Amino acid sequence: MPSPLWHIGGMGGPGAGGVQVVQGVCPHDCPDTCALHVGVQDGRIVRVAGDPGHPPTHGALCTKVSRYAERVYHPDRVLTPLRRVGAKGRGRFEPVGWDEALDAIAERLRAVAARDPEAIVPYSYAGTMGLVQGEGMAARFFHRLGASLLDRTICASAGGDALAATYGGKVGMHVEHFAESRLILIWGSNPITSSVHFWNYAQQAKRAGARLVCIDPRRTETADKCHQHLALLPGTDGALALALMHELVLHDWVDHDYLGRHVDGWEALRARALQWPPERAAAVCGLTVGEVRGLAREYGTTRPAAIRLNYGMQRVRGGGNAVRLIALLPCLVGAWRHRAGGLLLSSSGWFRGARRDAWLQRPDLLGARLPRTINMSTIGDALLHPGGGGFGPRVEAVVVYNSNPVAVAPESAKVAAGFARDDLFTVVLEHFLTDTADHADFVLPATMQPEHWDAHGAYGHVYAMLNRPAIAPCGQARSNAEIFRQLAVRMGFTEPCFADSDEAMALGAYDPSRVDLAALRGRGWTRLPVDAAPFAEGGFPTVDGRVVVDAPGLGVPDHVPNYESVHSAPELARRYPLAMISPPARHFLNSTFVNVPSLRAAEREPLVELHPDDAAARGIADGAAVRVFNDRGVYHCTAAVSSRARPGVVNGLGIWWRKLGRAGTNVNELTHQRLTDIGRAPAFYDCLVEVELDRVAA
Ligand SMILES: Nc1nc2c(c(=O)[nH]1)N[C@H]1C(S)=C(S)[C@@H](COP(=O)(O)OP(=O)(O)OC[C@H]3O[C@@H](n4cnc5c(=O)[nH]c(N)nc54)[C@H](O)[C@@H]3O)O[C@H]1N2
Ligand SMILES: Nc1nc2c(c(=O)[nH]1)N[C@H]1C(S)=C(S)[C@@H](COP(=O)(O)OP(=O)(O)OC[C@H]3O[C@@H](n4cnc5c(=O)[nH]c(N)nc54)[C@H](O)[C@@H]3O)O[C@H]1N2
Ligand code: SF4
Ligand SMILES: [Mo]
Repeated sequence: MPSPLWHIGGMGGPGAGGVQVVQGVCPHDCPDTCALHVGVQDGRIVRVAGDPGHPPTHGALCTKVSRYAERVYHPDRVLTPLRRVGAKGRGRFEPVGWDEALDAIAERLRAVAARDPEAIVPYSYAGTMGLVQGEGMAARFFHRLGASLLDRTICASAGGDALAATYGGKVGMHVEHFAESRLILIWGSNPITSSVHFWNYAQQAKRAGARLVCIDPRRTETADKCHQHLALLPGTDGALALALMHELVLHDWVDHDYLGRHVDGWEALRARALQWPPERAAAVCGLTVGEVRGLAREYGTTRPAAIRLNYGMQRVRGGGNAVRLIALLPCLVGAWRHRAGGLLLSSSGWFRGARRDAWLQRPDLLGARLPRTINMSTIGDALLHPGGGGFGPRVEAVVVYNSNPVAVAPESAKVAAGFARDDLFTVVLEHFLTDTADHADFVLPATMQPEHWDAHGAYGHVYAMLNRPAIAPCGQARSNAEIFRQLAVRMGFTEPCFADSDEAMALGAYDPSRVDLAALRGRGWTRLPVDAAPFAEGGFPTVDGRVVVDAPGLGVPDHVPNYESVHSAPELARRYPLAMISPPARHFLNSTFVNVPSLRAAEREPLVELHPDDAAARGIADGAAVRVFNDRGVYHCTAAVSSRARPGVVNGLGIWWRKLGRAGTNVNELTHQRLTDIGRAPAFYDCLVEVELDRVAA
């Protein structure tokens, strides 16, 4: 046990004696970042519940995490270090001791580093969002080593960079204040699946008479519960935003005072908007002119109006420009004047300056070295690159933690081929034998959140959070930080920072002059001091406090069409006429939880949703085995014929583990590695396919 339990009282009721409650944080990549109460009895987790005191959590968790004990005590959990015995990718391993594994790994990394440390690549994302077990000790390790840097673009960098180019940072409304909005646009977001605590506030607003509009190609569970659903074509959000601006200008539903004082470049934006009458946008978006005009009227005449934008709409070529345009809408109507008006895409920028990033990650350990940067979104191409040219050395070693690239990265045939390279040395820190771990030379058993210390920020609220360990690590699991600490010793790194404990890093993650550390340590969370209506008087975190329209190097935002669509690639669309999006499944979190039986049962099987007309045209009945295909690959799954799909668009839900899917495939067989206009991110939802009956499976 790394630290004593922190007892905050019994779980109440007779028979509950002996249950201790430990304050924790949900580590997963979800905007809600819930405060957890982990109930422990006799050293085992007996219950995981939401902290009733933490305002956004409000005592409730999603299904996935309320069943967390199933994941912690899963019989397939990796509990000892493993060494590969079979061919790469077969997933055959033998247990080895920690010392043997760490010695062998350090020896190999030292040998590669002696030739060129940039031939070593860390690969990680947000399996845990923790500041310690994420890019904490690991970052110190790779900085000291001089390994390649990783551009962490796989999720949010198109929208994030776009927001920063416009507002100066990833900042926006407080999630709590949506409860007071009169109109909420839920735009590229399915909160019933991916952000249930925001949805709670949206429902409060609805009960108080607010109108909810969902803008999403898919008729999601959220769309069902909104007053209106606009099922636009994927990647056309920028065109819709411009037409809304056109109407705002035409009817003078514009807050000239706010624009004049707080926005730079309004004239140029106005000129751009006037090029987008509703007729033009409706044709591009696949909406009616009435739908576009109606939305503009509501947005122009309702106060306060709020936009919950989410990352679903920026996974296309023009995702960055679309976010810039949508982020300008609240400035046109002066929505920021009210705390229940404005926009929320991410709140993570409010943590900048409060977190001690330089201390946690120690980029100074690079010294004068500036290693090359590998984009995680094109890891397939990077692993298959022979080296040389502008690329630098061929990748010889990869250390994966907090991510499952073989399942989640685009164009997975290339990713899998890359990881299958016999000459590549691969170490994977994991809880389970994922598709990626199957390709490892060594798999190292990592602790889960109730077994280690961590500190967290959030991207959907503004509370700093602290996670305490509730139980001792299962089996021989060690925390990511502990594993990198021990590797550092074997690499001969003697800087004192490699001796910092997990606990010291978690407790030191926040700047005491910015964050109430006593509250953080006491109840496990504390709110950052962010104004209720932060931009009522302007004051955006740009250089001069004004919103930017004409951003340096980016110009005035415009609609950027998809790489792959009927309009932009007619020749391709003749062969592959259906646009495919692949949004999150409700019971998975990316590829996490796919191996938890009760959650997998709830998702049933890998599905592609097709509109009844598209299905009928192909002789496909509901429940039929189908192949979804394009030039990049084939995804074998089951057809769900349903009006959740709009005509011309199919929905390949969730990120299944390939080995738990059909014929070892998942939806990323079909996606490509071309990048977004801003932020170097993948365009997962910018993808043409065809669907046909799977004669082999049938
Ligand atoms: N249960 C569950 N929760 C999750 C996740 C999960 O996998 N499962 N993933 C987590 C992660 S990593 C993230 S980044 C967050 C947010 O993840 P997001 O990807 O934002 O996910 P969603 O909120 O589900 O919303 C995406 C919605 O955008 C829609 N969409 C797709 N293309 C377009 C488009 O071109 N325009 C518009 N307007 N809409 C489009 C999709 O149909 C979907 O309903 O959610 C997190 N929460
Ligand atoms: N087609 C398609 N592809 C997508 C998306 C999509 O919508 N469509 N969404 C994209 C998005 S938004 C994202 S964010 C990425 C997500 O991609 P990833 O960040 O790879 O997310 P996960 O698939 O959840 O995998 C996280 C892994 O980290 C492991 N893990 C969790 N905690 C720890 C820990 O403490 N230590 C260690 N060592 N391991 C841990 C988990 O067991 C899990 O296997 O996928 C992207 N891929
Ligand atoms: S996945 Fe999201 S909603 Fe579920 S417990 Fe974690 S933070 Fe809360
Ligand atoms: Mo994500």
